[in-house]
Amino acid sequence: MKLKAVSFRPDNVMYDCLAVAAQKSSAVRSVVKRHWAQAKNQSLIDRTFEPMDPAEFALPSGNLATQPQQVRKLLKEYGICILTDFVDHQVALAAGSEVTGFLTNQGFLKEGKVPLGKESDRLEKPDSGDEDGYGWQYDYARYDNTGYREVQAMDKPFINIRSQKVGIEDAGKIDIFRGQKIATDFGLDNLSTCYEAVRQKSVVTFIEKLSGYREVQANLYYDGGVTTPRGPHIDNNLEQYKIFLYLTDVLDVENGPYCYVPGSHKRRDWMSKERLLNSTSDDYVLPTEVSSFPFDRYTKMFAPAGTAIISQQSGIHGAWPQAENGRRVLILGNYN
Ligand SMILES: O=C(O)CCC(=O)C(=O)O
Ligand SMILES: [Fe+2]
Repeated sequence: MKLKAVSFRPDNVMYDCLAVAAQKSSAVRSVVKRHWAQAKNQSLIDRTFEPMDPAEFALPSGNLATQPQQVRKLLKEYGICILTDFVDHQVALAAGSEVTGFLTNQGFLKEGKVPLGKESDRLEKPDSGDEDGYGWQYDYARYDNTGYREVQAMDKPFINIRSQKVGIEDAGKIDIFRGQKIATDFGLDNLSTCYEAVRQKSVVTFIEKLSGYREVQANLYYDGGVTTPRGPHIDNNLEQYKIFLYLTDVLDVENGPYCYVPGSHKRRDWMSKERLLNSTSDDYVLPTEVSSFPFDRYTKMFAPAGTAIISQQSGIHGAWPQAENGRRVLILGNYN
């Protein structure tokens, strides 16, 4: 029999067969890996992480100055510490109202939330702008607009309105960079007082010594009806801390408490399995997401306005989904 001279190339056929086999086996391998990682993580979660009573890692704020070793001990053990009465309740509430008033007056809020939905429901505003005293953008594409680092490097306050579309991650959240300058420039005196508390030398020095990272800036979060927050995640593996100061009462699930998994900062084994799940997922998933972590294992940080929370961001955390009418305002101190 005569071989077809041109189209038949035994080496090509061989290659194609091998390629199919290789592809198959890598698909099989990835399914097997996923199952293995899922099973491992589930048993780890079952054995390791139970929701706690936050009272177990709460202390009066004064202890930060008088008994810093107690605060350090809690942070080492649980990755989180609640400081009660960090700022007077009424002052914190007034600061929260100032933030809501400012965002309403500047035309970012309607009835306390960013209008979500169709393009036609949007406020009469272009996608971004530069005002006297601050810049802003509707960041509904989140990663397509002015990038996080660029925004972080600006001098001006900057208002980043997270996605306006229903169902998109963090839709309804407003992230304000350099809110302290807004407080000064727009005469929001209670907000200034709260910023001074978060950025006072003793607090900054305490956290800097703990982590070795420098205080960079403090943002403001305004959450109005964030029903689809980002899920459980870690910020990174760097043992960095953040400090959160509530400016509204967060006493029920409707208002979307900050959530944490105490002790998860010490357990790196679950994260390697989770990274495997993320990297073999069909859609792109950030390597820092902990999507397989069940919500019901979160410990919810219910606390009145004026409470501060210090947490290590390599532990599993996230926000609880708010109700449509849920509200939460907080100051967020960053160290990196
Ligand atoms: O909004 C929240 O409660 C979570 C915030 C968060 O994940 C963070 O600031 O790293
Ligand atoms: Fe985070």
